[in-house]
Amino acid sequence: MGQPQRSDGTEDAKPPLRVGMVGYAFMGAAHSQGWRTVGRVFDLPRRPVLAVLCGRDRTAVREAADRHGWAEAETDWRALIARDDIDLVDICTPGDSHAEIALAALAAGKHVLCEKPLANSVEEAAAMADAAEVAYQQGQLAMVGFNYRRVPAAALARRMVAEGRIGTLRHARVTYLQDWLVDPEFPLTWRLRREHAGSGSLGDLGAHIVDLAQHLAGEPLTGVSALTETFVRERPLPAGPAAGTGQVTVDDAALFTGRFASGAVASFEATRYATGRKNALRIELNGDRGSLALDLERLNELSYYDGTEPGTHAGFRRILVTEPDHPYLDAWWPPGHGLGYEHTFVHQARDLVHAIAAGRVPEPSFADGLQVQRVLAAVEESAEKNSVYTPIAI
Ligand code: SOE
Repeated sequence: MGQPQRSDGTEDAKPPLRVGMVGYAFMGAAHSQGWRTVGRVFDLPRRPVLAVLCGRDRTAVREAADRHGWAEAETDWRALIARDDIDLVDICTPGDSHAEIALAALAAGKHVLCEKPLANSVEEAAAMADAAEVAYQQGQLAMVGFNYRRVPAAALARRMVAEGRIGTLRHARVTYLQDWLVDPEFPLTWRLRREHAGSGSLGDLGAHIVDLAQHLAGEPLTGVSALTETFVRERPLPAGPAAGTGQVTVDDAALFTGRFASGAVASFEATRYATGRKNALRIELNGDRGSLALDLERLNELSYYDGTEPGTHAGFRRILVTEPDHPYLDAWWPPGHGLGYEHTFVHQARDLVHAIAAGRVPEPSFADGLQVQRVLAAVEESAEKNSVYTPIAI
């Protein structure tokens, strides 16, 4: 491919990375923000181009494309994948279409970014991980969108664990609390139906905390004991009160304990019924030399307790994660100015573009997504068997 020409006739030395995205709701908007901003903030080896946005409703997808900065709109994802002017397919649809779209995109020679959870079942996720491995031999890369790894404070926590700053891990205490289902009149959207979402709070929120806990710990979970509950079993259909009600077929809350490969133990809670908690992802790691704690509602901060300091003045310290040598921060604002939720999608795009340019498997890979899927399946199996301890194949 020759160098692309700018309108003033000069050459753009960076090869474009032409993105086609499927889906334009909440996650589509967030990913658009990432693709639109990333090349303006970070120095990248390739230039992401918001080429084509895809969705079923012609008018709505055209409007979304205009709003989010996409050049063209398509109504058929198969047509999008068939185009030879698309390098990467970004999947922001509900879980029931992840596998089909990702497998087709990989077969068509595209790089793939897929929203979490990777799929709705272990079988689908395994097929996707296998396909990603085959595609890698042909230079294609595939990544799962566990965006919270890209919160600078989370990336710093990972770095500090790897540096040994908390020593040997003993406990991980992890919760992800939201409250948008408290109202029993909230409609029966796709997230409340198993055939579309795979599971409820478990796949939606639990997938994030399983991934983040394993990522920060640097090791996988090997077994879980779980219980799940559905508090409101029938809800109004989205078409309005006259349409009647339908069954909720997923969990509303998932609680589980787990064991890491090293013998460290963990507790997890995922719910969309924690009144007053909006997006409260909290994780605390206790090691034999120190502890780390992160709260997504204060995402520019990381708490650290250095257990090697004398007891006289030891204590949890608040690290303001806005220094240029903190992860991702060298490209942003001066210290103290702070980042937010949307920046995780910019960082996700940055990391993927670098991985593609280097031909390196990006993290989290589809294999990582499959491993999370195995944990979710073990949680469901354990809950069905009255919390019996359920091992996870690694
Ligand atoms: C809804 O609960 C949701 O949008 C999740 O699906 C996202 O993954 C999470 O980041 C925010 O909450």
